[in-house]
Amino acid sequence: MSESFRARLRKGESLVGTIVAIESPEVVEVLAASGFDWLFIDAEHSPLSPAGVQRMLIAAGAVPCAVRVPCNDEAFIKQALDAGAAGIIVPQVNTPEAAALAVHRAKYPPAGLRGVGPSRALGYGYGIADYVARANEDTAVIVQAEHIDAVAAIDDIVAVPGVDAIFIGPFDLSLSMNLPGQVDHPAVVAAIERVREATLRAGLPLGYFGVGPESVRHWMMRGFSLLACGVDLMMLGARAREVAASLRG
Ligand code: 3PY
Ligand code: MG
Repeated sequence: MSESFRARLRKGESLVGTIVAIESPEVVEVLAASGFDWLFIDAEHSPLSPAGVQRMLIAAGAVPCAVRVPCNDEAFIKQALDAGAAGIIVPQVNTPEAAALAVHRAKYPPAGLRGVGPSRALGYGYGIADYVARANEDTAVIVQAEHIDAVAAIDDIVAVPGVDAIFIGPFDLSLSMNLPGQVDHPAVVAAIERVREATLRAGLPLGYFGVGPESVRHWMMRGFSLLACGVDLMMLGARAREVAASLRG
């Protein structure tokens, strides 16, 4: 059996991905064939339905997908994992209590309260025992540090058992610091550095989202290993603008 996404994440493998916001198996197939190591399926800021997410996960084939759930909620976490996500990304985790809840919701007993059903991840009922035996070990729980409150609590958040990685949301972080969109502002960079130090000290991998490769490369060089670069809709928009502008002048 191939190594799980969680195992690859935990050993610090460099995993380059992109954000998928379009509810389309075809878009996922194109992105999965484009050389990315993983895909970040965004059900927080995109109107993805649970059935649509499942079809996107089917289309991804062997490329692992982490689903960003809309919020730290039992039903959303269960649906994403039951659909076959390799992990969940939980937005706005600002306290160790919230991080512990996310872990609890993602794990089967005794570690948590996830329940079983004949879902896709469990072979539609024909792979329950195999899946349940591996799921707690193989499922990644990634929490987002994207608020100045999370920065203040980061030493306690990284100490929560079952948290597999800290994923910085630079845009929300900048917003929480009253510096909207200024992800390169020295105060925002200092906050990211604070999270970076605490996370690396705890032996956990770090994630970062950047719109373009330059900002992502900067943080890759600073030890971030879980990278999401760009968003499908923005890549489409960028190329569409280029083509239209080149012919329209
Ligand atoms: C943010 O920048 O706020 C994000 O959540 C990126 O994923
Ligand atoms: Mg965010």
